[in-house]
Amino acid sequence: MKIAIVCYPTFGGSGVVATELGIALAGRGHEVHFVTYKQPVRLELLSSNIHFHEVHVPEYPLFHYQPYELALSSKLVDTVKLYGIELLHVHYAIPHAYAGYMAKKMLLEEGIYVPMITTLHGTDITLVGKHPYYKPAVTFSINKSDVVTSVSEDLKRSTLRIFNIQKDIEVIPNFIDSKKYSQDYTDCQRSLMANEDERIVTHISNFRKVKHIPDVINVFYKVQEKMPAKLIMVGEGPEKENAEMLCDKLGIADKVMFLGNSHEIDRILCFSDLFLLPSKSESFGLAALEAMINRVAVISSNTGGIPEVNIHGVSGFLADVGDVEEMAKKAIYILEDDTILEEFKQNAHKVATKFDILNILPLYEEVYEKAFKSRFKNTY
Ligand code: GMT
Repeated sequence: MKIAIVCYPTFGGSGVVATELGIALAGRGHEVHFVTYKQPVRLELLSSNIHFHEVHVPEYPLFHYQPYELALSSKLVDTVKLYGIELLHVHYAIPHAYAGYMAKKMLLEEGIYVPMITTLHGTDITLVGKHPYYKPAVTFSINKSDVVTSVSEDLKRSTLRIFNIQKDIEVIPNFIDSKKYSQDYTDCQRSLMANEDERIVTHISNFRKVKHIPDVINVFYKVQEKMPAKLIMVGEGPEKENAEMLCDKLGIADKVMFLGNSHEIDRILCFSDLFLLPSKSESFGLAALEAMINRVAVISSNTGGIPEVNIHGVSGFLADVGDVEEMAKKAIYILEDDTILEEFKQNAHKVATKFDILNILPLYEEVYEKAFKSRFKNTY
């Protein structure tokens, strides 16, 4: 099938999922066309069946806000016509589902019907999408999608609670390619990061408020009081500077490394012992899943879709949002004992393999098939 994928090309989870999905679909023989404003960060190789089409938004001084949706929908129309695209898969409702629907309508005017799948990722619903300024447009574009998928059961429930949705929402969880993580990968170079006797705690995110970064640091503060430890902070975002200041204030700056955005997530996770994800809201927690497949135990909040990924007492522990005491207690419990740590690490890996792409990709192919067939009855 010829599929156009629209996503954010950044380090954010929705862009990562969309990119990995596109790469995997190409591996199965589909022709995949990414349509976005920059080459997606995880898309390192273009090939005969992976294409990238850049959306340009020419600056015009009259516009206080440059019209990205307009440029995207026009680009989609052109791409569909030029490459014979058979299906649009848009990741993150805002503004992609809206632009996708406009492209669909324009194409229909020319007698071309292209079904649209919308995948809801989290903040497009729970944070940004529900704002009264966006809500009517988000509701409309979800209802006008041919198939709607959400990355967790919890996100589906939130969507149905927040919006007036008339469509079925299919839950297709996020995934990882477990083949990429070989059992006997030994070249971790752990010694570059920490001494032999130190535990390594890691956090990866876009450092937005929703990630509760101070909780990461406060949990780590309590951990390092009990044992030698290092904290590795990966990512960039608005809360990073405050985080650096907090480490300084607590006198732990020498134990915390801020690495910025990294293309070497797997390498960092490879030598990590524990991953912290104390988010205020999280529809799935892809970062936790990536940690788990790398045999890293997880301490997280119990919000949103995280309990569907991090299994309490198995791959790690969950605690109420903001309960730093409990998170630290459980982190110390896991890290204090070599045998317990090893058990949690192995369990984390085992739980993560359930989300292997081999199990998840066919679910997407099924909804593509369903949407493709809908072209015979659906012409709105
Ligand atoms: O976590 C973020 O802020 C980035 C955001 C995104 O859209 O890129 O992540 C969301 O989608 C990911 C992929 O489906 C999920 O794993 C994250 O849990 C979700 N983030 C939130 O719900 C806060």
